[in-house]
Amino acid sequence: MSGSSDYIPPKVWTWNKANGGQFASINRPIAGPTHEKELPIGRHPLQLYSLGTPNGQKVTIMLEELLALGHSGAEYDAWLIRIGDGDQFGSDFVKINPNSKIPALMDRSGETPIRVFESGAILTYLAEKFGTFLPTVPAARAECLSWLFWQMGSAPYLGGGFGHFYAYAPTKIEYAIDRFAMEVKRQLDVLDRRLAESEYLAGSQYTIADIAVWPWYGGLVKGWTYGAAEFLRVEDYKNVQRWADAVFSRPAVQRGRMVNRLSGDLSSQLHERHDASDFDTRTQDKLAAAE
Ligand SMILES: N[C@@H](CCC(=O)N[C@@H](CS)C(=O)NCC(=O)O)C(=O)O
Repeated sequence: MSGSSDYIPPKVWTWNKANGGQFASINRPIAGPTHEKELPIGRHPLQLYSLGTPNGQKVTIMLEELLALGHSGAEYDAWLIRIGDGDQFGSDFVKINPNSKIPALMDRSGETPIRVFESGAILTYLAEKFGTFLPTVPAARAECLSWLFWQMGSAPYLGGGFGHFYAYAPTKIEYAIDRFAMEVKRQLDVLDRRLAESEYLAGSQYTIADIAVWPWYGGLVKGWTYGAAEFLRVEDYKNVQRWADAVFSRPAVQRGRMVNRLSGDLSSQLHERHDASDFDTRTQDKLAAAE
C-alpha cells in the first residue's frame, strides 16, 4: 500500500501555512473574524448568506419548497459568500455563524432578528416556523430527525474524508482513500436499504430529511460529485437512484440547486437570488445563449 510512512508527527503540532492543499489559503487553526466586513441586507424577511455547495443547497431548496407551498413569509434574499476568498471570516458573517461556515440565516421578520447557523438547525427552524416538512406525529417526527441527524454526522466522511482525499489532497494517499471509500459505500448501502422499504427517508412523506440528504448523496449517485461515480459504482444503489430522481423532479429542488451556485453549466447558476423572477431571467439568458 502506498502512503507517506516517512512522516513522524512532531511533539507539538505547528501551523504549516504552505501545506499545499487546495484549501490551504482558507484553512486556519483559529476561529474568529479576520477582517471587518458589513453584510448587505435586502428587503425580504429572510436573509441568507451562503454558497451553492451541498450544505448551501439544503437551505435554498427548503426555501423554494416553502414558497412553492405559498408561504410568502419565506421570501428571501440569498447573498453570495465566496469561501475561497475568505468571506466567511468577515466580522458580520462571524456574528451570524461563529463557526465561519455557510449557510447562515438571519430571520428579520420579527422585532429582534434571529440568527441561525448549521444547515440542520436552519432546516428545523424553518420547518417549525412554517409548520411543514417536519412531521408532528411522534413516530414520524423521530424518524425524520433521525435521518436528518444521520446526514449531519455522515456527510463529513463523504466530503471532508472521501472527497478531500480522492479529489483535492495534493497527494493520493491509498490508506485514506481506501478508508473513506469503504465508509461512503457503507453509507450508500444504509440509504439503499432504507429506501428499499420506504418511499422517502422518513416514510411516505417528503421531509427535511430528504432535503438534507439529497444534495450530498443524491448528487453523488447522479455522478455530480468528485468525479467518483465509476470508482464507487454508484449505479449499484438502485433505491438511492430511484429516490434521487424523484427528489430532483421537484421544480423547487431544481430552483434551489441554482441559487448561489458558482460551478457547472452557466445557465444553472443564479449567483444571488432577490426575487422569484430572478429564475426567469436565468431562463431567458439560457434561451438567448441557445439562439
Ligand atoms: N455542518 C455544517 C457544515 C457547513 C460547511 O462545512 N460549510 C462549508 C462549505 S460546504 C464552508 O463554509 N467552508 C468554509 C470553511 O471551512 O472555511 C452545516 O451543515 O451547515
